[in-house]
Amino acid sequence: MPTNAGFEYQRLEKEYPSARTFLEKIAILQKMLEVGPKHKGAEKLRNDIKKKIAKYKGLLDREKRLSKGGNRGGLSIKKEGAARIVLIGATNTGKSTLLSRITNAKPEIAEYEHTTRKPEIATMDYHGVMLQVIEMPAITKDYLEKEKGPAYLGVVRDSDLIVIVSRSRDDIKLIKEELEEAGIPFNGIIVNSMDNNVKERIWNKLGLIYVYTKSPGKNKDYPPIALNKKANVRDLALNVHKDFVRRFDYARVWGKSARFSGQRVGLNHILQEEDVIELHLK
Ligand SMILES: Nc1nc2c(ncn2[C@@H]2O[C@H](COP(=O)(O)OP(=O)(O)O)[C@@H](O)[C@H]2O)c(=O)[nH]1
Ligand SMILES: [Mg+2]
Repeated sequence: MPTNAGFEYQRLEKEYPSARTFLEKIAILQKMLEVGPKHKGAEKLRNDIKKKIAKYKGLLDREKRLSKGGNRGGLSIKKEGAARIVLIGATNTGKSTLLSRITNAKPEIAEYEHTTRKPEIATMDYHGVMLQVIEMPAITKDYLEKEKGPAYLGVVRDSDLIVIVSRSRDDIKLIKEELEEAGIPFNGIIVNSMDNNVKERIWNKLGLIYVYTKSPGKNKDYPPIALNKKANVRDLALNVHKDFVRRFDYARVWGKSARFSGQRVGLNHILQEEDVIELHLK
């Protein structure tokens, strides 16, 4: 064993729970085998690690296979809009109810279980910014072992925000356990289908702002443009046209970030939600 291997092993053990993907998990487990104890007494430990590696390799294969075929429940879902939000939860927790409240979709809402059998893709309009919202089929215990589990969890992993729709503590616990098992960190929000301000909570958690552009002498353009919080005029210019940073002369800003209406600013000026920006080019 190389020197410091004990420390290295402990470090890997600590790192392991934060591995996001099956690949990352496999990589860490393999390193653990490399640097971990190799004496007779450690045989069980090594076998456990090998079993885990085999399991995640199997799951990785299945996720790959399932996400290829276009005919397998629409799993290669194209990202649309400024962000992708997934609604997940146990069965009958109000996911479809919430989807119909915050998007244009008219999903089937029913008292019996597992009504939504494949991802239901919809669009949420937030002050003119379009966001993709996907209702996922109910997550059940040991979901990774279920036929579609790995592929559906792949869609969840690939999202910008996870919204757990819940009616009880028990179903939150189940969902969090299943996410953890799949190596998907939960950094989202937990809502009830009848909560009032879900759209605002989603938007705030995404960490986005929306701003308007305008041309001189005209009203502001619609729809607005979504940017990351703390975005500056350069980020906006890049978003509008890739040439606009090179051709940039100055901008005028109205709104919260401006010290006064129509303040003249440069590329590094930080924007705020609902600002109106006029880009002047050379
Ligand atoms: N008590 C209660 N019932 C709800 C709530 N949200 C939805 N429901 C009802 O629960 C059933 C399942 O709702 P649905 O939205 O289809 O749940 P999904 O399976 O998670 O998509 C329907 O009869 C809804 O009217 C809630 O927050 N509280
Ligand atoms: Mg449903």
